Amino acid sequence: MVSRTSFSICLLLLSGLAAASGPKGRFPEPLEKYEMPPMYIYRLESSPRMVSPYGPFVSYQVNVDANGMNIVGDAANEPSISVDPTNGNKIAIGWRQFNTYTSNFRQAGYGYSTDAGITWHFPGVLQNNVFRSDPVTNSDETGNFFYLSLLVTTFCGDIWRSTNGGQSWTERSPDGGAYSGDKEWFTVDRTPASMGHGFQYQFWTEFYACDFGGFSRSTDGGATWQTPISIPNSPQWGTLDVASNGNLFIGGGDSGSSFWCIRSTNAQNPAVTPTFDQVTTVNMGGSLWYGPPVNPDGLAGQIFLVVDRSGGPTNNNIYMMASVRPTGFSTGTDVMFARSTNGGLSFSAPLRINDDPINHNKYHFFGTLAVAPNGRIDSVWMDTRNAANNTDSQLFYAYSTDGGVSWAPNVAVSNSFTPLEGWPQQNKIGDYITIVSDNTGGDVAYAATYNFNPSRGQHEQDVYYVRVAPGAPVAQSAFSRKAHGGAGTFDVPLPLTGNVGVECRSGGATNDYQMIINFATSVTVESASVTSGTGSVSSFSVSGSQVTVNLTGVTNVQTITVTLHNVNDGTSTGDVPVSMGVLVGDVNGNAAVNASDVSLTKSQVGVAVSGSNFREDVNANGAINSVDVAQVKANVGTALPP
Ligand SMILES: [Ca+2]
Ligand SMILES: [Ca+2]
Ligand SMILES: [Ca+2]
Ligand SMILES: [Ca+2]
Repeated sequence: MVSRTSFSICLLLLSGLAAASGPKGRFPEPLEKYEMPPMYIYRLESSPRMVSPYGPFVSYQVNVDANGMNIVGDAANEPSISVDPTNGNKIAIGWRQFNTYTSNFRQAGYGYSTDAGITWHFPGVLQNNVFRSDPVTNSDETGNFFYLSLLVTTFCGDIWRSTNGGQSWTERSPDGGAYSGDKEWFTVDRTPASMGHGFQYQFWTEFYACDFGGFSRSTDGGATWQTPISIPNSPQWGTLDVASNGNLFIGGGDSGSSFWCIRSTNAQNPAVTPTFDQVTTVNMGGSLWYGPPVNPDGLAGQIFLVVDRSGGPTNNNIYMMASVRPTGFSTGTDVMFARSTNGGLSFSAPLRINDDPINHNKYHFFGTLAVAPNGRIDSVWMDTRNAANNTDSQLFYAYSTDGGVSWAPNVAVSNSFTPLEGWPQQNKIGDYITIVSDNTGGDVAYAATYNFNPSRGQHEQDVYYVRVAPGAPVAQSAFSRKAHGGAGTFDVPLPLTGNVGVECRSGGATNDYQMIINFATSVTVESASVTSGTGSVSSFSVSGSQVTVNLTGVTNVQTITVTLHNVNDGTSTGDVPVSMGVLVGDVNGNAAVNASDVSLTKSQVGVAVSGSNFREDVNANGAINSVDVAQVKANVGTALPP
């Protein structure tokens, strides 16, 4: 056993260990290494904190000084976020804090927010002047936060607890008392009905560990930990989660193309030493990658495993995600996802979550995911699709409401930044980012380089918070509907994208129209109003997935936009606008009334009104006659404004 009290002996042993151990084919050294000592910092300047909006998504800087200002010249990465499940205003983030980019000496930084991530406070580090790394935070179901931190000098970790939303932290054990090892991760059983409720489970890279073994359990909230044991296949660079029945699932790999989901059904039983009863190989469509061009001394991403505890139809589904270099290629990475609906016995084929055209010059990295209590899956990652240099990155977001079978279109949620500046004498922007989801969205912690340090002539690494959420429900179709006397009801399509649909029929004495808007599923609508153009909503109603809006006072020769406010389909909420061109007499719908419309109407005089000629019944009375021809003639020369 490596002594945890003798510092120098430990270092000697570790250097020998690092050279000698690690099975063939595995990454040959630990990701974390003890390197430079603390550096005397003689001056710290500040600048305004960065707030970086991108459309409706606003990124707020987390690593700020006591005055809420950016610290110029520091570096921060590898953020791990926790959110109080009982009060989403309370958020904490732990990260690797480098007090100056001129040294890779790093400490366990932490920050907290009490206003849902808008304002951040950075009281300091867990232990001053102690080299710590690989921060991992988590929350129990009542909002106690835990922080697992690795002492890189010994590869021993310890758990800290905060009962005030991350404002202060107390060490649960002696320094290094949680065993641990390089690239460790932990989780908490949050299900009150589980036998293992409150237990903490931890695994790490077995070859670069504090002690022997790669797994340990704490049954007392992180104060004491069982003697480590080995996990089949010695998985590394992954995460773990607990199902609602207390079963533990570990997602890890061999640092290359092998990925596993490993189950323990008895880790929740405090009377036994845990065993692992199921090892499933999972195809993630490629290989993990240490040292991609976007993160030269780090990973393209670790492996994430999460379990659905929604209690609904997707309950106990297991989801795995990895950012991999596709099999057979030497460049580029994709964010890949696989799901199990049978307790980890088997997994789906890998699904590519980034939806841009396949391009092996592009990097989609640091992919991570979380499951909301209602079963929605949120995923975020760094994405170079929009960068000519293939390295400048934006945070992207996608979600799934059907257990990962299908995913919403990808949405960029941040401005572009370079991951290649601001390095703290270690050529990386960390190895991971993290997200926690609730029923309406996700809270994300990520590192980015929006601030510019003029004295270095580079952007600097800082930690950011951003809230992501599904956008408004998407309307499937819309129509302008009129009853044509006894001939029936006919609809003019109102396309939701591209050229506006043209309503050519007149609105009667009070210029009335009716819009029909269809959604994929049942919705509720808070209100409806005319948000551009002339006219007003006289009434609206919702029936299942269909919304009917009655308009009055709609003037001719305009484009009018009706907005449905706070449309909610049970997953997402937002405003949905629908536009209609109003041009009476434009029976051929080309946005101008001229001789063609007159002759077209004349050609249908006396013909019964049907689905193919209802536009020529301009006054919608159920007959096409000289009155309609006269109405078209009266409008010749009008056109929709561009
Ligand atoms: Ca800074
Ligand atoms: Ca790390
Ligand atoms: Ca026309
Ligand atoms: Ca008519």
